[in-house]
Amino acid sequence: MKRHYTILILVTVAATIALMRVVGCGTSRSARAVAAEKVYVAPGELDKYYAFLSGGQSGSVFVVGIPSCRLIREIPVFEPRAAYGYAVHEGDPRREELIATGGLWGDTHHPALSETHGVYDGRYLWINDLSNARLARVRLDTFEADKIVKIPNLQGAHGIAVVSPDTKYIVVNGEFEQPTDGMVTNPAPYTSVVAFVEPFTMEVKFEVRVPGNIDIADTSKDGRYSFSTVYNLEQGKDLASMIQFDRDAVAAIDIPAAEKAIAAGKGHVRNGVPILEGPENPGLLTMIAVPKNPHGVNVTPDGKYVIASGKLSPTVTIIDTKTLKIVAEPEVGLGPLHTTFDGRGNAYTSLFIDSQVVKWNIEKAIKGAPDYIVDRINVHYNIGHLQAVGGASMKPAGDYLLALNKLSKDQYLPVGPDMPEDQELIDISGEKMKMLASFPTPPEPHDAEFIAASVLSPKVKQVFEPAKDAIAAGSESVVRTGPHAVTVNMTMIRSAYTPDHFDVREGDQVTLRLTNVETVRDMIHGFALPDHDLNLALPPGATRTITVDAGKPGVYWYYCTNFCSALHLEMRGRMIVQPKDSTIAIPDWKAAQNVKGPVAGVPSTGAGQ
Ligand code: RUQ
Ligand code: CUA
Ligand code: CA
Repeated sequence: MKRHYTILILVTVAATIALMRVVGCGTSRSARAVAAEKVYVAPGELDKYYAFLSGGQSGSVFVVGIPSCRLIREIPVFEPRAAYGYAVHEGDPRREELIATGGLWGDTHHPALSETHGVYDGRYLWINDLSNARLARVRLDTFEADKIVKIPNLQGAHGIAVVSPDTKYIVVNGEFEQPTDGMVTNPAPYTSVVAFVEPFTMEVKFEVRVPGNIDIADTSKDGRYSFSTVYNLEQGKDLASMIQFDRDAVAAIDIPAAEKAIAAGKGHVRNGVPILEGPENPGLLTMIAVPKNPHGVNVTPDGKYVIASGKLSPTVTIIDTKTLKIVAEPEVGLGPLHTTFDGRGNAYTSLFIDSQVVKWNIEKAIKGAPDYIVDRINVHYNIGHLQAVGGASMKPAGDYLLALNKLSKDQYLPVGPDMPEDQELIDISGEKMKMLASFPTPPEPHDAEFIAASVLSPKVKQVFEPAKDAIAAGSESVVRTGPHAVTVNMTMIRSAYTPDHFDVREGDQVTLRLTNVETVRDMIHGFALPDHDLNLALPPGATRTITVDAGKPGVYWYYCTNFCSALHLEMRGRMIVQPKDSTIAIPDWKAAQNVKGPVAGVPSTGAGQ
C-alpha cells in the first residue's frame, strides 16, 4: 500500500514538473506574450507614468518608468551621493541640513505628491525619514531635494500624507511613543503626536497628541480629517504588551477644529511647536476602535470611506468618513497591510502572510454580499505596500498596480545571502488581475506614488536657472582674497574648464566657484580633483561652491567625470600648488588672458599677496 502511494506521488511530481516546463510556472506561452506586450516600451519610446518609490534604508527615492519598469533616476535625499554631487561636501546646503537635523542617512517610507483639487499637480513630492524624524521636500521640476526639516516632539516619523484636496498640510505621524513631557522620570504612559507641516515653508504649524503610537496616515478628500492608525493603544513598552487588546484604533483628527483651537491659543508650546491635547479640546480627536494592531489606512477615491487594514486580524475595517462610524469589517485574508483603489469601486489589499493581493468590492462588502471578494493573485513574496496608479488621489487610473514585496528569494540570480527587493507590476484593468512583470530594486521600497508623464514631464526643467552667484562665460577669474585664500571663479562647457590652470600656494584655502554654463539638457560636467577628496557633478546651469585645502606642492589635474563629448578625456585642467616659500606670485587670470600666444607658461603678473 505504502509503495503505491510513493509511486503515485512520484508520478504526480514528474507530471507537474513536465507541465511547468511547457508553460513556465503556471503562465502559458500566450499569456506571457500578452504580459510582455503590456510592459514593452520600445527603444526611443517613453513610459506612460513616473513611479516614485521610497528607497527605504537607501534614504532616497527611486524613479521608475511604468509600464516598462525601467529605473530612470534615483533621487538622493537623506544620504550623500557622489554620483550626483549631492550632500557630499562641506558647505552643501542639504548636507548642512542633514547634519543639523540628525545625520547623513535615513529611512524613507512614504512618498506623497502635491495635490490640486485632489489630483497630483507635479509640483512637489514629500518623503519622510522614519529614523531621524525628518521630512524632506523634492522639487519635481529638477528632481532634487530642496528642503529637509526635523519634526520636533516625536520620534519615528512614519506615515505621512498630503492633506487633500489642495495640499494644505503634510501630516507626519510619530510612531515611537515618548514620555509626554520628554522626562524619562515621568511614570505616565508614553504618548505621541501627529504633526501638521506647512508644505511650502516646511514649518511645523501644530501637533496633536494621541494616546498610544501613530503609524500610517491618510486624510479625507475634503480636508476635514486626518486618519492615523494606532497599533499600541495598550501603551505597552514591549512586544507582548503591544498585542494585548483585540482592538486598537484609528485616530481621526478634525483639522478645522485643531486650527480653531490653535488660533484660540490652546496649544502647549514645546520645542517651538504648539501641541493640542485631546481631552482639553472636545471634538478634536476621535478614537475609532478597530482590530488588532492595524497598519495601513486609506481613504477611498470618492472620499466616502476610510479603510484600516487589520494586520493581526484577517479583516479590514470600513469607516464612514462623515460619521466616523464603522460600516463593515469584511475578512480579506491573512496579514492585511495596505489598501489601494482602481476608481471602479474595488479595493486591493496587500496580504503579508498570505503573500497575495486581494481584490474586493467595497459596496458589496458593506452590504454583506457573499461575493465581495473578486480575485486574488500570488506575489513573490510577502508583500508590504501596494499602490495603484492614482490610488491615493481622487482619480485613480485603474490600469496598473505595483506590489512592493519584502522578499525576492528565488526570483533573481543569487547575489549573496542578501537579495534585492522584488517589485511586481500587475494589470488591474480587467476583472481578474494579471501579473505582468517584476523588477529588482536596492533596499527597500515601502510605498509608491505615480504621476502621469503627460502631467509631469512638461514641468521638468531643461537646465537650472542661474544662481545668484553663477559665473558667466567671460567673467572667470582667479582672485586672492586673503594671505592664505584664493577664489577661483570657473566655468565649464564642452569640453574645457576656464581657467584651465591656476596657481596657488601650499597652505592656501582654495574656494572653487564653478558654473556649468551649458544650455542643453543633460550636458553634465563633473569636477573631480585627485588627492583632495573632491568630486562634484554639475548639471547644466548649476553652480557649486566648495573650499579645499591646497594640499602638498604638486600638479593636480581636475577632470570631468561625466562623459560629455569626443574631447571629454581632454576636459581637464591643472591646479598647481607652489611650495610655501615659492616666490612665484599667483598669476592673475584676467591679465593672463590678455597675453598673446599659448596660455600655458604665462608670466607671473604679480597679482599675488
Ligand atoms: S509601512 S510596508 Cu512605512 Cu507598511 Cu512599510
Ligand atoms: Cu565635461 Cu566630460
Ligand atoms: Ca495593539
